[in-house]
Amino acid sequence: MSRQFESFSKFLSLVLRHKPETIGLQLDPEGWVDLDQLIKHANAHGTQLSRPIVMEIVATNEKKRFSVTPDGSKIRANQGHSVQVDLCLAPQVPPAILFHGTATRFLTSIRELGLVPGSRQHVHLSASDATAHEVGKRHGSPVVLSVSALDMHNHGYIFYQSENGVWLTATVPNRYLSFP
Ligand code: HQG
Repeated sequence: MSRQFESFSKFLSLVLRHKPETIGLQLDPEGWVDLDQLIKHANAHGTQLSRPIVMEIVATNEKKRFSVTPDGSKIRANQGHSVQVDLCLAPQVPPAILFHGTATRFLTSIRELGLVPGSRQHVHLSASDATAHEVGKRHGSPVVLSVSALDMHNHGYIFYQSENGVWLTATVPNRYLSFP
């Protein structure tokens, strides 16, 4: 992705996951906004987006962070929200083990409290160790924890999978975590 596109993608994440009010927008209850309105408000606030640029980002984003409705009228982020939205995902049966990438500096707290969602709506889990490693690197010296996801499911915890494959759940109590 070009540097310019990366900065537009970050802008879209900010607006569609965290702070729609920075450009005077509101997400609907399921996280969607009108795409023409988004472009208009972005331009009015100094970010020169256009429909072709947005469509290119949606199509080429390496993590498929955004979805556009089939008629091209609305856009939303696929996961990662701190704003309360209902993505209307159906509960899924997870694989036996999922992975969570974090930084070593968080381990003492995670051993005590388990995984908590922090500012986001969900704890994010990865199907692969390698992806979790990349997620953990964002926060410092990375470490990957294993999550006994199927045991959690069997004990009544609910799992979802976002449009872009990230596994989501409310919290992970420490008894379901394995530390390396
Ligand atoms: C940690 C990216 C202390 C947690 C990624 C993480 C992901 C605790 C940090 C998505 C804790 C929160 C989300 C506890 C959890 N004590 N620290 N009890 N429980 N933590 O960024 O999972 O590029 O909100 O381990 O690929 O890192 O944005 O969550 O280190 O899918 O599309 O608190 O963001 O996607 O950090 O990343 P984050 P995350 P995008």
